[in-house]
Amino acid sequence: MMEAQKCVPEEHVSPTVPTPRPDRAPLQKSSVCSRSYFMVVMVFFHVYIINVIALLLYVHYNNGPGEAVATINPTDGSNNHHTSPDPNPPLNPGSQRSLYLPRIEGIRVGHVQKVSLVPDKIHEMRTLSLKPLLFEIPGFLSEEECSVVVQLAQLKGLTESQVMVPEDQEELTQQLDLSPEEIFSLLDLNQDGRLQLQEILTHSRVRDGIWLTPENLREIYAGLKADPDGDDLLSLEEFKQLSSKAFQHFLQQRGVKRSQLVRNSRHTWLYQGKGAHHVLQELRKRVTRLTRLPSSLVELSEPLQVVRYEQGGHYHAHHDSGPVYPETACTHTRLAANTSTPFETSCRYITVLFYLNSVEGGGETTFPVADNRTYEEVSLIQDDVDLLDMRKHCDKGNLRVKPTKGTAIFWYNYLSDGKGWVGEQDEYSLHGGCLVTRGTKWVANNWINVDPDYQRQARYQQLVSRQQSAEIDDAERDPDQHSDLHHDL
Ligand SMILES: [Ca+2]
Ligand SMILES: [Ca+2]
Repeated sequence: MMEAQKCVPEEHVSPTVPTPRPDRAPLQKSSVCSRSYFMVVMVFFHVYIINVIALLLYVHYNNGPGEAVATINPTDGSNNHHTSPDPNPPLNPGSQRSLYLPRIEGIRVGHVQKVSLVPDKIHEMRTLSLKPLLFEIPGFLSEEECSVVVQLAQLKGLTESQVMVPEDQEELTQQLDLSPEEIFSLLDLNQDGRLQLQEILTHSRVRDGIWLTPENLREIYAGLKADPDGDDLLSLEEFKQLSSKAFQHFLQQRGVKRSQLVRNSRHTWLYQGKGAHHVLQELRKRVTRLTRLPSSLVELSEPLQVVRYEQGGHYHAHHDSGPVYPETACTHTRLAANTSTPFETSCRYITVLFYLNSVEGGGETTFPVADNRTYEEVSLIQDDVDLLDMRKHCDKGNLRVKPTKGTAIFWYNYLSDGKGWVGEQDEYSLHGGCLVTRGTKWVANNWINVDPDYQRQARYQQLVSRQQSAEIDDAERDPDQHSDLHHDL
């Protein structure tokens, strides 16, 4: 789940490097546009700018005279948007799709259905919410299995889930060639010509970064005399005065504690394919039965992620996978995609989260807007309550799940497209890991990766199966050369 995602080419809206440059007036390359200036600005703003560019592209491809065309698939009547004729044949050209995604019905909150996951035992699966579609299965793992997973993770070794300073910032800042006026305008969500605290906070946190609170921001303003009239608003003039070096020095001197990061945990990845520990292989089979998805999809998904939160650990609220625009590529099918795009997300259709121990204090999984009547991003951060803050306001969320050893919860990060495949991102799947107040918390995540573009998923699976047969051939000729494809995926 949640609680953790890969630390590198991750998640969310996660474009890697934005190459497209919208048409605009020539830029004033004055001293304020120095590299250090951008470094500073990007500490807060790089994610937001990328989001905006993604949105602009989305609008462009939907409205523009563009290359985008919509075709109707004669076999199922679905709409497929693509930018050029597809040179690759589908998995089963001219026939029905060979894969579809069954979706489990939630019925209503509190509804219990019996599921058969292991021989000689019936599990109960309880619906926790409908938005997102979220279930809880007590006793999904035995105590012994939990211990095995924890031990295997310890054996492999865990690394920090978030490094203190993102490494790609400098590269990114060189790619983004924006004037202060342009940045200001992008940040000014309500276009009132001033930057409110929320406007900066909302977008400074999307990807792993420093978790600033309104108080932190006021402290920074005060330290830099950035807001001389003290109204918590930055005018364009005030914004331009935010000089690079001073800002950087300020942050350096102030220092960043682990508690001020978006995520404060350690994690590792455990391979679950052939040759893996039998508990890990069995776990994946059980996940296949639970989700009722084709095993080929589950088997080509990410390995098991095991996460440890020490006392004081947390993971602020986030989505496991980002929205999908026509330009978006999925990390897992990227190898098989013919196009190159700067926009990439992990396409985690389902999250299955396992609690590997019962936590002494705190550590709940919170879904702040579960079953809300509406979802409004701007109302998540109010002056006194920040629903995204898992250190301070976990108790204000709509739904909290207490970690119980062996229990699994799972939910859909995307809606259905109504035709048996992946639809839009489910914004209600927002969730986080509350502050661990006592003891240690161990969880594991299985993500099921599905490309919303059916053809791309099909091509990917075709490619993998071809490579696997080639490897089997090679291995038969030379047994020492055998390597497992999964390690590279
Ligand atoms: Ca504003
Ligand atoms: Ca001001």
